[in-house]
Amino acid sequence: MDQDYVNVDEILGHHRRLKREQKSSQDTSVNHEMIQIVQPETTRPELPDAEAVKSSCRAAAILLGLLSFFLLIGLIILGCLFTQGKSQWEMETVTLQKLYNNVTRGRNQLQANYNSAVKERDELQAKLQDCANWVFFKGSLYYVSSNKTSWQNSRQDCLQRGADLMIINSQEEQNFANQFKKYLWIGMTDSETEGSWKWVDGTPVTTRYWNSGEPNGGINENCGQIKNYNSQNSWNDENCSNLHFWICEKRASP
Ligand code: 2F8
Ligand code: CA
Repeated sequence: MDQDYVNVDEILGHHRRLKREQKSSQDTSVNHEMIQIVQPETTRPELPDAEAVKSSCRAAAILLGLLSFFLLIGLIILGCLFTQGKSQWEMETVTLQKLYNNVTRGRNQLQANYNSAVKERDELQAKLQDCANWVFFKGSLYYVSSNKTSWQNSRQDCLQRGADLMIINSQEEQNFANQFKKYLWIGMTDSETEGSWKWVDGTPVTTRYWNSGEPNGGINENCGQIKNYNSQNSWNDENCSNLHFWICEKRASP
């Protein structure tokens, strides 16, 4: 009986082992199938179909076209802006050049005005300075030189000053000339005709203030001068080449 029982147990154990093995075999089979299902995905990728490729290419082409279009638009806008900016710059350059020319003209005009004003000022100063050297007496202006020269040169100097050597027509003028206390050339000569004394205006010498003994030079002394100024009769005939101070006279009002 025990033997029978053991046998039954063995049979049952065997049966169970068989079942386990079958199950194990089935699991292994399932696993293999699963492996077989998974394996094709990794080792052999599925190829994209033609429509998908076409669609992708079309999209890429459209995108590229759009990019090119916007790039072209950008370039055109940049070109327009550059052209506009350039023409504006050129206009501003022309305007600035005109402004510069105007300013330069104005500056040159101002410079010319300034030079003219300076010249006028110097001339007025010279006149003023010259006026300071003239003395008014009885309707005339008189200038007494501060250097010496010949009678002829002294006359030239007076003429350059708008005057001539002094002509003495009166006692007052004679006294006036003496008061300077200098040997002075006056506007009297007998160069043309010996002994025929004339004033520089061509009129004959009628009022005479010759110092005693004068004129005594003959043909060697043909020009008149104030010499003995302490005497009312101070005139002397003198060699015209000798160097002396001189006195000019001009009318105060023309
Ligand atoms: O004043 C008298 C006398 O004096 C000089 O002669 C010495 C003058 N001559 C000269 O100065 C050259 C004379 O003209 C004058 O009369
Ligand atoms: Ca003399």
